[in-house]
Amino acid sequence: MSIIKKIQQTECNEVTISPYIKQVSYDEHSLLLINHPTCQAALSLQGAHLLYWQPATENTPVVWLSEAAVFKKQKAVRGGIPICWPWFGKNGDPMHGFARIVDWQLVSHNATAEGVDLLLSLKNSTQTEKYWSKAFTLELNLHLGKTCTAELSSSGDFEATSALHTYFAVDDIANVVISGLGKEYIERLANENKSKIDGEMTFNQEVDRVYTQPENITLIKDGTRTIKLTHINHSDVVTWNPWLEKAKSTNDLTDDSYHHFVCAETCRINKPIKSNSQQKTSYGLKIEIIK
Ligand code: TA6
Repeated sequence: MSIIKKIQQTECNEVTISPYIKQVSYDEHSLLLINHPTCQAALSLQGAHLLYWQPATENTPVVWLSEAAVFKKQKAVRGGIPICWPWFGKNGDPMHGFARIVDWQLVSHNATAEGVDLLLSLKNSTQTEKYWSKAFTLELNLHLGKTCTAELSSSGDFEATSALHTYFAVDDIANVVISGLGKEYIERLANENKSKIDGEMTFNQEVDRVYTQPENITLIKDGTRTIKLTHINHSDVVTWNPWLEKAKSTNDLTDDSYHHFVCAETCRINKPIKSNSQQKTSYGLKIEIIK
């Protein structure tokens, strides 16, 4: 049975939140399961982490979840949309910041014919002060329907780098073309996968790259469908696929998983978020299938 089916069939500590949302325990996490005529999705309250999203028009998820994902406290789940904040990568400890490994609160939820809207928040507390001394408020606005939108807003006096680290499900990485990336990039690997066409990325080895002048729209084509990723108020797009060796050495990835996902990440890395206590600073994404 797939991990998504296992999650959907969990009844542990089940609480009905609304006709379209139920809360369950899954291993050490508390999940919200969304079942709406327009889509099915799940989110972990740890990290306000959207785990998967499958619009009703699709036979497979668009936002991908690893079959070997681990649901333990303070461990980032492999897949979905991890919120990397208040730093990207190794610019602090833990890797990709602490927002994705601490518990957020569900502030509000609403449903319309178009889908389900969720507001989650994270404020500084004893659990965050272990990692970062700043006072802050983070809010995530999610819309889950025929489209998926995520907007991360922050307030407080600080500067942060961040990524909405989305894992996209693809039929086969060998057929994937990502476009709209712009020409400028920072290569993060010694063995660069030189793209044949400026602004486009294809995959035949590990790829880990920060595009620093991306367009507002990234298209991810895999030969079976086209995913349109619209970025709002971003500065960079990161593309990542671990390929075979890194997949084999990553315990929450199956060896062949690299064939079936690619990360295209909406980021604020080279233009950090400069937040202040007077107003919120936001950035985000919108995901839709265009054909
Ligand atoms: O965004 C790409 C990246 O920084 C890669 O270098 C790889 O480490 C990936 O993120 C996953 O990081 P994680 O900490 O979630 O295993």
